[in-house]
Amino acid sequence: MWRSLRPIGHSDASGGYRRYAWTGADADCRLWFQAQAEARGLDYEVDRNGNQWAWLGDPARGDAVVTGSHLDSVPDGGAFDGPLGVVSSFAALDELRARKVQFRRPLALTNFGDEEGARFGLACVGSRLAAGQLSKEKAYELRDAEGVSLPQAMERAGYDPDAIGPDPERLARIGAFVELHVEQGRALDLTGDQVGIASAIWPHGRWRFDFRGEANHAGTTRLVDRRDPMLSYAETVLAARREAELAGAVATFGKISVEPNGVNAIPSLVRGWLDSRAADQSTLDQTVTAIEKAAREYADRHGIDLSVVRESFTPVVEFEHALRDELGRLLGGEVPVLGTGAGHDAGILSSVIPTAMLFVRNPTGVSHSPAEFAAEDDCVAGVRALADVLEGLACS
Ligand code: HGY
Ligand code: MN
Ligand code: MN
Repeated sequence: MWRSLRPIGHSDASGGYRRYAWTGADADCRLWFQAQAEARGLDYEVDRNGNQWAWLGDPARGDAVVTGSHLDSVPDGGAFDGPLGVVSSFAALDELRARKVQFRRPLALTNFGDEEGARFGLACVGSRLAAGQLSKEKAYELRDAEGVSLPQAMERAGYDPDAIGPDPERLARIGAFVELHVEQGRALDLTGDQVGIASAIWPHGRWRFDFRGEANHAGTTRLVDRRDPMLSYAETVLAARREAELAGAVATFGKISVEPNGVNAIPSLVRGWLDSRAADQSTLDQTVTAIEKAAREYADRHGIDLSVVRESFTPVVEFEHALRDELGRLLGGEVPVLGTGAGHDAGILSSVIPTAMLFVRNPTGVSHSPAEFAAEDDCVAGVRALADVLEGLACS
């Protein structure tokens, strides 16, 4: 199963994945999910927001146990972030069938669309729409780098954008959602465990900084006559690191766009995207406020016009204690419980249904990179743990 998914959206140039929402690679991932579902005799469907579901049992009975993750990637992301959870869901079902368990609750496996927000800039679009955390109007405002809107992209991929919106009836049928995910850190490697349970997700967000200056000739314009936005951007990146270190937060400028982006032209506009996260809301607020203040002071001193727009935000998630502890019991009580700075669909859905997460050891902790890795025996341990959890929740 893993090998059949591996080539989809793979870039030979980078060794990473380019599986962006509503692109051809995304369509191929979706076909893969549907084929895996139908090969197991599951009832396959796509919801109004494009999320894929594979049901065992009648959803209308309610109190379903659902497991899954996402198949889309960040630019040149790794093979495991998202796909490990989806592949493990199908493998755990295979394991449960081998155990000849009797399901007493409906079970569903899912692929949530556009979790990474790589194309339209907003994380967890599929689950946010379903949970009512993203309005249809706001979703219609999303544009990719070429100016293609989310609804246009959905339509070109054969989906009806008019249908998107909250899906309370569907979510009301879910009693518990469990997402297995490769760990994006080294906590399990340090404790020597193959599997962990999530306690919380840090609050995190994405802010777009637009620095507007004055385009001019790189060779003939005196330094004193320049209004070069690149300097304000550079100063802001350094301020972000300083402020994050001071506050014990993290801050990253990983994406930039420059207009006109010519080697011999002083830019008119530099756009930088800040990703910042912290263990609590007040630290995050303090960090981002300080970064913006430093950016504005420098920009003002150099005649640069600055605008800052928050494009994505996820408040702190504390996974429901009862379900978290139930997973611990089902896994024998020895499994470490750990927080994460990475966002997930399980975090978004936790606002409307009980959700939990299982992490699988990542020996290097590296993620959002082609170097992301998890050892096969750790992945198998993850499948067994997910099967134990699903059996405990849906079968006994
Ligand atoms: O950015 C995140 O934390 C997640 O990978 N979308
Ligand atoms: Mn990710
Ligand atoms: Mn992920």
